[in-house]
Amino acid sequence: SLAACAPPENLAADGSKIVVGFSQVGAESGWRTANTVSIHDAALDAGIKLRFSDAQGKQANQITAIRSFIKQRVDVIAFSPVVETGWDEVLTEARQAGIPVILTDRAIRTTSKDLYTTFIGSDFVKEGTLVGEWLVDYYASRPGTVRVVELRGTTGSAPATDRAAGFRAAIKGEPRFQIVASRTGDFTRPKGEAVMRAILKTDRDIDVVFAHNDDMGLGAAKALEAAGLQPGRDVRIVSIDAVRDGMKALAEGRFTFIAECSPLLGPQLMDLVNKIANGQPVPPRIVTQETTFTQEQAKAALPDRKY
Ligand code: GYE
Repeated sequence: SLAACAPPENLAADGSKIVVGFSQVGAESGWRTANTVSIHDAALDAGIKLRFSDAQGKQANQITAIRSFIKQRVDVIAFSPVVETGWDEVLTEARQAGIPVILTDRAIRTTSKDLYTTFIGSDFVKEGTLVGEWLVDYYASRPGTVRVVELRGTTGSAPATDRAAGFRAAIKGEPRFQIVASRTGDFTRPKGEAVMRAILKTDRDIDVVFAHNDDMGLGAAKALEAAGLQPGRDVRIVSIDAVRDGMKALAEGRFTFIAECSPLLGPQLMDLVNKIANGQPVPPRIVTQETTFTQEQAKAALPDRKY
């Protein structure tokens, strides 16, 4: 019957369609693209009206978008904050307008907890820790100093800060691990490549590149190859995300290890939007389920990988 095909009726208390305003970071990585698709698809499936705004990596654009969502009187505002600080003023405006806010993917730092209703996303500290612990294990049977280059994500963003902290905590008791360079590649492939090229001009004695996301790792792989070094043999690249291109590089042996960070937040986000719009209680924090991949595991997982 027709009814069986219709989307579920996620309606606001007054019977109208729920409207969610979403402010996205940008389109800096494969992760972000998959996340945007997931959010669009899930809104469509849930019968929720999505007003989507791309901030092109700029906090000022996100603040403008949130103010416009407030003006439009959307039912719920959701956003993935570019950086952690500087949100108190605009979120206070949302609260004064009575519009609930959901943090998606990235956390913020704020003085008052009641500026948002819930936060759905990964445990970034854990991701960094998993990479560090895996390396410690990997090098247990390989003596000598381990010289690590770190390619950090966007400065001031929750994933960059937390992944750096988790990684450092994991290698803390291992003085043979030395972070010989740590620079931001802003989560993009071209910047990852440019930063790696610059580092290689003065230092070719590198054992490991720890990239905060696959895209920067892929950029670094290009730079290493251009410098005559073979990723996977001369230098081990370890990263976070596990998007298709990263998984391919891992299956091919160019990458050595990836900790997963899932971008498929759309369905859970729309479920939260529906509950919040209807005044139902939701947990204050929802942590995404994730795993890790070695080269063999990537080979096995790749055929079914959705993104
Ligand atoms: O790891 C990176 C993206 O916030 C978890 O942002 C996200 C990160 C992701 O650009 O690829």
